[in-house]
Amino acid sequence: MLYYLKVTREAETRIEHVLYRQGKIVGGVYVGRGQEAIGVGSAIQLIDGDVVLPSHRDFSSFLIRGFTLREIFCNWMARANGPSRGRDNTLHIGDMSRNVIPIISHLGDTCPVACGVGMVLKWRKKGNVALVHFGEGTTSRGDVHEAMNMAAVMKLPVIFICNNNAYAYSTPTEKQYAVKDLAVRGAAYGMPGVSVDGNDVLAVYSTVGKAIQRARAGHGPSFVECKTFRMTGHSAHDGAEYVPERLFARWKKKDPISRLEKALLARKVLNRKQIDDLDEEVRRQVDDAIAQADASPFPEGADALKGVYCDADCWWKKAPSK
Ligand SMILES: Cc1ncc(C[n+]2csc(CCOP(=O)(O)OP(=O)(O)O)c2C)c(N)n1
Repeated sequence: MLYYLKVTREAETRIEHVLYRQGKIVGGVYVGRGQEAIGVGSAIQLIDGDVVLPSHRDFSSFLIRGFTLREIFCNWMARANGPSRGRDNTLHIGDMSRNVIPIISHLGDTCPVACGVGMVLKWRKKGNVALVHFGEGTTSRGDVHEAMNMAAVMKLPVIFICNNNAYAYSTPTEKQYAVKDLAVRGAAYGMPGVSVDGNDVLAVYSTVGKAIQRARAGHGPSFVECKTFRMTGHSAHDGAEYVPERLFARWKKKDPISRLEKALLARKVLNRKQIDDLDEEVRRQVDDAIAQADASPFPEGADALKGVYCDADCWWKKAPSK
C-alpha cells in the first residue's frame, strides 16, 4: 500500500509540477494529491475478473490493475505507444484485458456503465464485483441516482465509491448539497451507505472490503463516501485561490502517506532507512518511466483512425462470448 501511495504521489507531482510546466503535456492535468488512499485502499483488494471504473483522480487504480508507469507517462505525454495511442493526455484510458474501464468525461455517465458491467458479472456467477469511482460534485447528476437505484433493485455487485474532496472545481460542498453525509443517500436506494475517513488507507481498505464481500455474496451494491480533500487546484491551471489556506493546513496534517508511514514505524513494520530506500526506488522508477516516455515517438497522422472502429484484432472480437 505504501508503495502505491508513494508512486502515485511522485508520478502525479512530476506531471503537475514539472512536465506540464515544461509544455510536455498539452491540455488539462487532473491529479488526486491528498486522496491517493481511496484508489489504493479499494483497488488493491480486487481479484481476477473484478472490474474497476476509475475517476479522473484515481491514478493508483491503473497501476494496481497492471498498467506500467511507462505506459501511463506515454499517455500523459500523448505518445503513439501510450494506451490511447497519442490521442489523449489524461487518464481516459481503459483496457478490457485488465478489466479497467475509462471514465466518461460527462461526469456521472460512468455509473450506468458500471451497472451494465455489474449485470454481466452477476450473470457470470463468479462472485466478481465492479468498483466505480466519482466525486461529490458528480453525485448531484441524475445519472448517478438512476444507476444507484437500478443497482439496488437488481442487486448488482457494484460498489459506488464517492471521493468527497470538498470542492467540485470551485464549488464547496455546502453550496452543493444539503445533507451532512452523502452516505445517507445509500439508504434512500436500499443499499448500505457508509462514510469513511478517505485519508486513512486502512479504513478505506476495510470499509470497501466489507462492501466487496457483501457484493460477492450476492447481496448487492453499497455506497461508500470517502471524506478527503483535494490538496491542489481542480487542474494544473487552477491555483485554487478560492480555497482558504487554513483548509490546506488542516488537511496537510491528515496526509494519507505520512499517516501510514507513522503507523508502520510505530508498529515496527518498517524502519526509517527502509522508508528512505523506498522513496529513492520510487523516484528512480518515475525517472526511468519519464525518460522512456520522452524518447517515445508521437503518433503518425495516418494512424488516427486505428482502433476507432472494431478492427479484426479489437478486444471485442476476441472477448469470450460468456
Ligand atoms: C456533466 C459534466 N459537467 C461538468 C463537467 C466539467 N467538470 C469536470 S470535473 C468537474 C468537477 C467535478 O467535481 P467532483 O465530481 O466533485 O470531482 P472532483 O473533480 O472534485 O474529484 C467539472 C465540473 C463535466 N466533465 N461533466
